[in-house]
Amino acid sequence: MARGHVETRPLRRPWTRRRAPARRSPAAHPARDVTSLALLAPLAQPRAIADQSALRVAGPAAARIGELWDFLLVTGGVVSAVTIGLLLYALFRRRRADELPPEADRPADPRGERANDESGGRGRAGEGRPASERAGARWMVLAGIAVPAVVLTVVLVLTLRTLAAVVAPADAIASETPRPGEHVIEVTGRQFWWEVRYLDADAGRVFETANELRIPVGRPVILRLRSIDVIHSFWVPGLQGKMDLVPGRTNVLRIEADRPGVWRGQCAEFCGVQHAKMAMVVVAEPPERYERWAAGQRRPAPTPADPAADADRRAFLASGCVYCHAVRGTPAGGDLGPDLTHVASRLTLAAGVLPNRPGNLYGWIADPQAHKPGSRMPALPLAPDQLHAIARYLGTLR
Ligand code: HEC
Ligand SMILES: [Cu+2]
Repeated sequence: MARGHVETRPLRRPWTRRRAPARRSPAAHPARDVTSLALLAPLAQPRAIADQSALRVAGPAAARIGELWDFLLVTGGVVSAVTIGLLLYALFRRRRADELPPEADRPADPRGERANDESGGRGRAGEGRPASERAGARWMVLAGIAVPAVVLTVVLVLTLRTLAAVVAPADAIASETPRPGEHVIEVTGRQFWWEVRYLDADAGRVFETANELRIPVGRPVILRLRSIDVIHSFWVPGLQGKMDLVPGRTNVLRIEADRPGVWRGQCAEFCGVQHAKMAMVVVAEPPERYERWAAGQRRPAPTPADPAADADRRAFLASGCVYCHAVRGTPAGGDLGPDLTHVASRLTLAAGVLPNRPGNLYGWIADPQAHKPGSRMPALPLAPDQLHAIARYLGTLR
């Protein structure tokens, strides 16, 4: 089902989005009803890969944040409604007083009396107001202090409680080598992609991918978040709150999905020219499927027996690609770009920019700067048959 959402659409300006809902049938995207509300449409992401809504949550952390959001929405709504109501009431009252006929108003006008009265008209002006009105004003001032104080205190307490429930446990912070049964993934922010390493107590079982996290459903997963260049921020709204990736330190976040699915995430801290195209996907699968996938990822790339396929492999190894990319099981060991050992098994290319299809792989290799101007991958001058051979080879790396 998740793959059904894999598609790119050209980025459209919010004001040109209006016609979009008419084109897709609601039956095709039953889960999309919330974002198709006209009110939310300008806020909704252009649908690229998967769900990136903070309102449709999956997992305990996102659920707690969702509850806090609901509370803040209702509280904010009530406070706004009461404030607007009082404002309208005040406007209405003022107009009633002004509407008094001038002849009835003039003798009672305090300014008129003060002008003739040497002993001072101020006291009399106050006396002119009914006692009930003065008591009402005092009450309003007190309530105007007390009510916001109470509301803000409650919001603060609930926010701190949510924060406490959402952060990773203190003992998770030290564990670079996971304990048995513990899932720890190291996510390193790079301009402009995510390096993803699945840690293991047994160093031989560690493997690396990019721009995609796979997690087993119903198991907490600890993320060790790091950066090697500038500050990035990890944010998968459907699963967790934001957490920065700061050079020189490791931040820890715990995510968990309570059902299978694909969630889209996005770097949430401006990190340079292609920040907007630094997305990722999180795929949650039943544990046994996850284990099967992980076992596949641990395997190095095979050496093809077929001579033609092996020629493609050698074309790749003879190219400049190997200075930046690693393919385990081959001499290619660069680490300036994503590990390509199983690149064909990913849902997207170049951090969510392109759905991973053979045509897009060709297009990316031929001219990465056309898809992601300013990306750290240059367009290498490749002869057409070289390009084909390399793309064919990468296409076999499932
Ligand atoms: C100077 C280093 C460098 C060279 C040389 C280079 N790449 Fe890259 N490559 C990168 C970087 C950095 C990225 C990540 C780009 C991004 O997403 O912003 C990347 C991304 C990719 C991706 C997408 C991987 C993914 O998981 O999304 C593929 C495929 C790829 N490169 C293939 C190649 C091939 C094939 C060659 C040789 C023709 C090559 N690269 C040469 C640095 C390089
Ligand atoms: Cu960024």
